[in-house]
Amino acid sequence: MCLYLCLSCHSIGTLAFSFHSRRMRQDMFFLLLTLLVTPSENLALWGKATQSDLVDNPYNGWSHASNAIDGNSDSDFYHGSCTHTDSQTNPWWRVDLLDTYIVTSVTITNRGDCCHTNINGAEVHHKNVKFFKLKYYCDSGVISSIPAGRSLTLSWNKGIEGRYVAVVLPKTSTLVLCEVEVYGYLAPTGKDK
Ligand SMILES: [Ca+2]
Repeated sequence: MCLYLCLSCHSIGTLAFSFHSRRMRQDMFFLLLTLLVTPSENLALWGKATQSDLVDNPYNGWSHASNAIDGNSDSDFYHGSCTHTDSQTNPWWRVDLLDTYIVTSVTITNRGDCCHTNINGAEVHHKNVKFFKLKYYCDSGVISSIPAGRSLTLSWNKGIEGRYVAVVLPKTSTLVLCEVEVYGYLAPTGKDK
């Protein structure tokens, strides 16, 4: 009897252990699957945006720098989700990601209702310093053009380290951005580099 009970206990324990292990393996499998299939987080959504200038009335209420990181890619300026500077020399827009990241791609959505060629020639910069000088970057990507209302993604296989991502237009024009998405991962610290 005792032997029977002991064997039963052992069997139950073995079964419980097997179930526990199988459950752990399933959990690990789904965790890995989630990591593999879940798209990277848009880092810009948690950032702080600013721009060189805010267009004058009557449109300035719709044109704030934060409109490019509001998670809304609506490309009709009059729907209130795009940025807009005045026409000026070298207008720029910048997002502070609030930490240093290895940026692997940036997606920019262009204005769709008007003036979509204004963005032609815009440069995308990454830097760890807040203030920058035009042409002092060696890691920029250049936007030749983006069709009206469409998005363009610039990618860097190895990633580029930076806390700030800026879009600079090296000409005299308005700069209008309907959405800027930034993807990447947290840069290694000095301890784990
Ligand atoms: Ca937007």
